[in-house]
Amino acid sequence: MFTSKSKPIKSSEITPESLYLNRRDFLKGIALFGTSAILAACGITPTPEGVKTVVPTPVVQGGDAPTSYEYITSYNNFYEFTLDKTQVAEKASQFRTSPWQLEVYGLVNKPKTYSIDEILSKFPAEERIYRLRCVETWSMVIPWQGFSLSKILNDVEPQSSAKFVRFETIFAPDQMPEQKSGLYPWPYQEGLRLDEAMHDLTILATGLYGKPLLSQDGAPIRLVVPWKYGFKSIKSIVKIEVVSEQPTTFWHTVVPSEYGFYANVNPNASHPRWSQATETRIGESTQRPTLLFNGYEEDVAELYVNMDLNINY
Ligand SMILES: Nc1nc2c(c(=O)[nH]1)N[C@H]1C(S)=C(S)[C@@H](COP(=O)(O)O)O[C@H]1N2
Ligand SMILES: [Mo]
Repeated sequence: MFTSKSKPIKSSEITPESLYLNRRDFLKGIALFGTSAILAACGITPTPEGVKTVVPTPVVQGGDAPTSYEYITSYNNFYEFTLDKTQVAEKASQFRTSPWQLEVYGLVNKPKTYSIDEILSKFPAEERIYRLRCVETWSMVIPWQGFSLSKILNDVEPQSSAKFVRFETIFAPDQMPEQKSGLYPWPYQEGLRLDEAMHDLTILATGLYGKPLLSQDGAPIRLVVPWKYGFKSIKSIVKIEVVSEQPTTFWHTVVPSEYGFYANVNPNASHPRWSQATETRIGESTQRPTLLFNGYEEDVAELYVNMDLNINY
């Protein structure tokens, strides 16, 4: 059960993220950022301050070029602020990310509460260029700065009874207008099985494109699980709890039949209302085939042997 004080949700009141992205909004986003797409193609990306800087174009495994900084910071899913992807940046611009504490606790020997400064100095960030695939069938390639979640978990020493990890976003309805609505089970929660959480690809990100994370992307610290749908990659985390039972997750609570715990990118398993075989890379016009495990099959398939990913979707 989620711990929100909000009223129970009537299914008639729910607007799942999947219903939201329609063609008009998508084209609106493209039209809005057409100029920056052209700039990005030359490697020139406007910074939030409007200063033009030349951003090197690193190459990701698989040969994908990173999505422009402008798109990554202007086309977001962050329901606490707004359901309109093109408005998150604006609505999140005043969000206070300092001071910030991250509590890591539960079935561990050494529970700890870290400040962001402690995290930055204790767990040096490295660059990880990952694909991010949204269930709504868009994707981006993002040069994150972050560190393996396993480092912070090892620091608190999980006990032998630990089986899952639960993550929680800040609850701050004074700053996050949608949290005032009882339609969703706030605060946003996510979960991973312990072996997924300990996998080296799973990171806590604190920056992207060499800059500190902006609020729209989950400042000051967010999860990134590159082989799963974007909804697993929970933003603005204040709590990480090591637990023995599979935790409840935000989207599974809202629409259980559409958003499973595993959130594996399986192009052969359709979403109940559409195919997931292809995706549109933000900034591009043609579709690409979606790869099993978002292209990270070699790294992570071993976590799911003997599991039917059509059942554990
Ligand atoms: N707290 C919180 N985390 C969240 C979300 C959200 O609404 N709230 N949206 C998720 C979804 S559905 C996606 S696709 C990614 C989007 O990350 P981005 O906006 O940085 O690209 O964030 C995920 N993390
Ligand atoms: Mo998403």
